[in-house]
Amino acid sequence: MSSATNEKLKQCNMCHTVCGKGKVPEEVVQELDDAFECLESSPIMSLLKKHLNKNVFDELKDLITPYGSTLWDCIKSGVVNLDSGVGIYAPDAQAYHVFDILFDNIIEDYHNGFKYTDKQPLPDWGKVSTLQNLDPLGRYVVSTRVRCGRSLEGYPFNPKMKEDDYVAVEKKVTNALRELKGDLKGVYYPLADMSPEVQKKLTTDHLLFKEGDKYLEAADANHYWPVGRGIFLNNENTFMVWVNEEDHVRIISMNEGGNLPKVYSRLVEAVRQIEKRLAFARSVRLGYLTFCPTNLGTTIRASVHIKLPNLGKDTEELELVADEFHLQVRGTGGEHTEVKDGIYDVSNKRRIGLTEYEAVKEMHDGVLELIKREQEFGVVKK
Ligand code: ADP
Ligand code: DAR
Repeated sequence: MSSATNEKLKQCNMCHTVCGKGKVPEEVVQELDDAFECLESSPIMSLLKKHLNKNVFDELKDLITPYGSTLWDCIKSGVVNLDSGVGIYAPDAQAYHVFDILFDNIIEDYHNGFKYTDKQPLPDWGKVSTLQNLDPLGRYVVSTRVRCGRSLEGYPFNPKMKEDDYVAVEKKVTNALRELKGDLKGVYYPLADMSPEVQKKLTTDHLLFKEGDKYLEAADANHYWPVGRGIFLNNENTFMVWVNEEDHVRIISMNEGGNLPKVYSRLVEAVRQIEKRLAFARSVRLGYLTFCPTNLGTTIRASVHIKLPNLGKDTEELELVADEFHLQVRGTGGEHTEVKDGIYDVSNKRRIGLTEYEAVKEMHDGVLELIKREQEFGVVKK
């Protein structure tokens, strides 16, 4: 084990115990050796495959977090699903520290250059008044959504949560949601009590999370399902909180049309009220901690469902704008879905290394540019 890793085994500033020590079970070491061979021989390139070279693998395969998470717990989803884009999750907060030489390279790659020496800025929601309605005439933007994720301090993430943990997190979160004021007031619906018809309607209406994501399944994120899972909905169905899906908490604001200032200010107010009552896990360097490294930092995804009939014919130009403005273009149902009826899900890609306001502003500026290009498409420049 290198001196760097030995160095790391000293006091850990995230969990106040010695990180990394402990015996990785023999059967797990075997799983890991088979997994590395499988990745090596796979033609598909996930960020996991790109960054888990033999040196990194040998450095990490004998390490374990205080919750008992091993490298296999982190990478199993990306090994089982070789079509993963990223392929790795953190089974608990300390995994980001114990397995940092792998996570840091994947974080830098995904979030466009957030280096292991960089530090997440303090939360800054900016001035909502500097944002504009993205489509006041309602010609392109079907709906606008801004969400963030949070993990409760003192609990591991999905793969290491016991049944009691799911129940305890649900109880703490719903107690806090019961105190919400104004247009945030609403009702919590446990998934266990929900009829299949209601569940299908809420999912079809993009309000409730989908079930059966194979990547989350393979990451052991669905233990005890549906215990502790559910959705809080305000009376207008414009504000929702997902409990114990991918993260402990997803706080979501959404409206039809392009009124981003309205959607964003509702989310800011919701976080302000909720964080008074819950202690969220936040690292000095990585910001708010989440199950997936693609959501760290601000955890903000600001998105539109947008019709781009012209640009949709020339996806090259669509991708050019997406790259320039750090946008992610997805199918209508979110990740791993297809575009239906010409409606694209366009959102900011970066979530760490910038403030909450800057993450939303990247989507804001990128979508305004997409609408400009859509209008100019086919117009011969004089
Ligand atoms: P997330 O986007 O929070 O990372 P998913 O990709 O699973 O999570 O998408 C969550 C749900 O939110 C999906 O049903 C997706 O269609 C929906 N969604 C995302 N953006 C919008 C939007 N602007 N308008 C309506 N629904 C949206
Ligand atoms: N499906 C995994 C995770 C990608 C990011 N999406 C999240 N976290 N919901 C993949 O590697 O493709």
